[in-house]
Amino acid sequence: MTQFIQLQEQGKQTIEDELLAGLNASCAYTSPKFLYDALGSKLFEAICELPEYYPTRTEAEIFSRHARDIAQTVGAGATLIDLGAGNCAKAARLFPQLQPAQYVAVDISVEFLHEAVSRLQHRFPAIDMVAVGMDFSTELVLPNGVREENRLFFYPGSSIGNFTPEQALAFLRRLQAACSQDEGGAGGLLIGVDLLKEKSILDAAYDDALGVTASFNLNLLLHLNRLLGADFDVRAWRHCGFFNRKLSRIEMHLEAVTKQTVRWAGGMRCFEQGERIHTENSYKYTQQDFINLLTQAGFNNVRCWSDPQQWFMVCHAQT
Ligand code: AVJ
Repeated sequence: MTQFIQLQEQGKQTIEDELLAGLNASCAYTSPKFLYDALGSKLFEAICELPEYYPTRTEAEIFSRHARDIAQTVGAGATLIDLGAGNCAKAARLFPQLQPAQYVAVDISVEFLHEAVSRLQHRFPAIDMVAVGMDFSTELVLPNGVREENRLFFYPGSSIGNFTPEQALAFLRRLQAACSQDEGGAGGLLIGVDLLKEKSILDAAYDDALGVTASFNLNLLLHLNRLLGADFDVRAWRHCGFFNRKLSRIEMHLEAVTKQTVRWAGGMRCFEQGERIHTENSYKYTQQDFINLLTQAGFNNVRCWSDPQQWFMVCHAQT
């Protein structure tokens, strides 16, 4: 039987407070989590199909090419904790080789997980499954139903890139602590990381010819209109997505095409022509820098798998 658990959800008021703090800042910004409303999630799935967006496909290649080696390194009978599980497809592909004892799908809302986990439970009746709705980026307290033995955190897709390196280190430390509660200390982490590469390839991946990434970014404004009762005019903004070499990160911004005033319930802001809202960062690491981060976080016995071009890597690390 599958367990479905919803932990504290972010309330409407704290969402509004968080958004207004960012929009009223001198350099306006929003958290990348607001890119994922229903349409945003679909646009992200479309991004993953683009020829320019290599991460998803490259990571899948690494997992399929090294499936046996990865499974041998990880070992059978894990408590597989999938962070940002979504449709659970990436984890499901590992089940036959990995043979987890328990599968724990975590995402921001248990609602998103219901269908996918139910279907998966049907396909793999022998695996105990738990679906948890929680914001794991702020806190990582897993509910009682989650086994403590042999915890393996699964964090694919290079979502770690949304954190600054300092935040990433703090997050990895929390993962490390959450999987070493077990006496045996057999816990681990299986993570996907996007690697530093030529700027032209990175620029194209985040500013594609079809404009799907532009739509994904601009859709944030429609989401803000609903969340805040705001009146952002999508046509008055343009997408900027580029690699900032100095900070080793992709930056996404929305840039005001003309000077304008945007109103929302209880407030407003004037944006000058060319003024930007910073909507996402996606940090790129060298293999060595990321291994150092894992080590600093308290992990050891790091093993990495990469593609022939070394564009992406999958790492396993033990507690
Ligand atoms: C989901 C955070 C891994 O940074 O590549 C894709 C999000 N943004 N295109 C990434 C994203 C623009 C993606 N992550």
